[in-house]
Amino acid sequence: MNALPHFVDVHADVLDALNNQKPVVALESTIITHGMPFPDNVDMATSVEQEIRQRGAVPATIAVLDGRLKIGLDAEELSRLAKVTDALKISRADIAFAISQKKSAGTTVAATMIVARMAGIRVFATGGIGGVHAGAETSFDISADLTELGKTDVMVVAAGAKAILDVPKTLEVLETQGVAVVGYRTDTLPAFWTAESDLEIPLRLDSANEIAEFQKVRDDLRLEAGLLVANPIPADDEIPSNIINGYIETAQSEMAAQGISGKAVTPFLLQRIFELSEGRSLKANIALVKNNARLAADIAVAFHAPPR
Ligand code: PSU
Ligand code: MN
Repeated sequence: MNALPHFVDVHADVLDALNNQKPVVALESTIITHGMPFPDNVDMATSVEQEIRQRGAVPATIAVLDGRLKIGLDAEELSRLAKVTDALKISRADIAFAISQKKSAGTTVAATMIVARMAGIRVFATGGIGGVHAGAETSFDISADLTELGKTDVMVVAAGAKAILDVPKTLEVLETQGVAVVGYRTDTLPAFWTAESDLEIPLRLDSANEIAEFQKVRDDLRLEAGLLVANPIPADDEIPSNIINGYIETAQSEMAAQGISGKAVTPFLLQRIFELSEGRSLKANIALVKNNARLAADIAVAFHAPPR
C-alpha cells in the first residue's frame, strides 16, 4: 500500500488485507461519537464489524483518537472512542485541525471517504449520507458529504439520504456533482427509516457483482466522483413514513425555535427523533447500518474476486 503520513495508525488486520489485495470495508465514526448514545454506539459498531468479517471482508473503522488518525480500531480503542464526551465531528474542513491539535473526533462521511481513498480502501458503509437540509434556500446548509462524493472515488453504501433532509434537492446536488446514484434492488430512493420514497432512483443494479463490475468501468474511465449505493432498510425494521414524518416535523420546529445551526443540526435531529420515537428510530438506524455493512462487504468481496 501507499506510504501514509506519520500520524496514521493502520490496524494489523487492515494492513494485511490492503497489502494482499483482500477486501476491506471502511466505516465512519461520527455515527459513534454523535449519532447514537452510549452504550448503543459501541454495541452497534462492534456488531457491524462482525457482520463484515462474517462476509469475508476486513472492517476498518476510521476515527481520530488523541491526534492519531486510526484506520481500523481494536476493541479497546472502539470503546474508548464511544465514551469520549467532547469528541469533534470532522469533515474535509477540519480533519487536519483534529490531528494537529491532538483531539479525538468522529469522521463524517466526507472525512471517512478522504481517509479511505488515501489508504486504498474502495468500499465504505454508513447509515445515511448528509445532504441538503430543509430550508437550505435560506440557511445554505448543504453537507460537505455531497461535494466529497463529487470528487472522491469511493463506493459508499447508505440507506439513501436521511428523511430529515430535503431529499429531492439532495438528489439534484448529487446529479450536479456527477455522483453515480445506484439503487440496490429498488426503483426509488430509500429515505433512511423507510425503504421507499416517491423519488425515482437514477440507476438500478440487483447484485453486488454488478455493482463491482460497474465500478471497474468507472475506474477505467478515471471518473473522479464517488458511487453512492442506496440500500433500502429491511422491511421488518422500517418505520412507516406517516409515523416518522411526525417526529421529524416536531424535531425540526424545536430546532428552529432553539436557533440550532451548523454541525449541531444532524446530531440534534437524530437525538430528538430518538426521544420522540421512544427508541424506535435508533433500532431502525442500527438495523439499516448492519444491512449496509453486509452489502458493502459483498461488494468488496466481488470487487476483489479474480476475473472469471
Ligand atoms: N448516518 C447515521 N448517523 C449519523 C450520520 C450518518 O446513521 O450520525 C452522520 C454522518 O457522519 C454524516 C453526517 O456524514 O451525519 C452528516 O452531517 P452534516 O449534515 O452536518 O454534514
Ligand atoms: Mn451542515
